[in-house]
Amino acid sequence: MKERWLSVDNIDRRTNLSVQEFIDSYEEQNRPVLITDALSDWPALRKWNKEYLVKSAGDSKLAVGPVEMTMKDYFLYSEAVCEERPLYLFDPHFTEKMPTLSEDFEVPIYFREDLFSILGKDRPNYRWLIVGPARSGSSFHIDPNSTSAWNAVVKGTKKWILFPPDVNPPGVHPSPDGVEVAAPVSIMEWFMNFYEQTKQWKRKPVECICQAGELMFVPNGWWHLVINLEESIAITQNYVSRCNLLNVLDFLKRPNSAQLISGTRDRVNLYSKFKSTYAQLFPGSIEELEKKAAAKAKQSQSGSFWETVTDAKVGGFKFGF
Ligand SMILES: O=C(O)CCC(=O)C(=O)O
Repeated sequence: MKERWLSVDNIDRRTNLSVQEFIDSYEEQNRPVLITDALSDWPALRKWNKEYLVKSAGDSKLAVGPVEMTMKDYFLYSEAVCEERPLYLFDPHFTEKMPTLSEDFEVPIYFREDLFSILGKDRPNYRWLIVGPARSGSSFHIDPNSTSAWNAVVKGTKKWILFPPDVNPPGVHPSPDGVEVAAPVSIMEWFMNFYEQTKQWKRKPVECICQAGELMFVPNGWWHLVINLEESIAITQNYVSRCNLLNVLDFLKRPNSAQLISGTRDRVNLYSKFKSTYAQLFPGSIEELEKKAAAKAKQSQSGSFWETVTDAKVGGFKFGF
């Protein structure tokens, strides 16, 4: 990675952030933030290393791109790999395969509202263990099912680039229905051929380097690209809270949502089940959120940058892990 690709750091970086401030300044505004101290109580920060992960996984096979392999074999591969796009370990069932890891982390206080949990066994995949060597990463995508996400770096460092929902990153062309995305073949190719274009743009991407012990909040609908600058271990979790509930319901209601939904066993349409279960558990809540959203839309009709981002009803692009 060239120095000039790494030097911009323009994200809000917050320490001692209260939950209410997180909701008011970031979640409600649909703005990314890097939280420096959300993981301070995680034993994972001092316990997790290669040996520990290999031991915890034993003979279980983990999802690595299109294949499955043991943690031991994955590290043998990742230590030797020289190619530009190393395979990335991205496993949605790690807590079942490596149960001891659950003792080492907990959902940070900001993200305890987890409305998809009411779907029980029908909930889409929602948390992943991510492991990869330098140069591995995630090319531009929007997170599945219109969810928001947090990404906690336990080891290593990650370079992030994010664009708001209404700005397509240069070189990235989603189809009108959001089902397909044409994009550069590799992350490095994007940096070499497209990164400099953003310097001329009025609306610049949000960029940062997230270090071990830090956490990124990725609001729903934001395009993001991530590249590991060194060998990294991270956990990411996608979630629905009251702040993005209406977006998620809109997404699930789309005529082509069965094609767009990601992380379910049979791509069943979850709209009716999710909405009715939620309405039963929290009567009147959806109507209240709709009223609040309508008032907010009215207030922001003049439309500043952040207001437009907040109200974007987006998130239709599939990202299949
Ligand atoms: O590679 C990473 O750590 C980022 C993962 C990511 O973007 C995602 O889970 O949506």
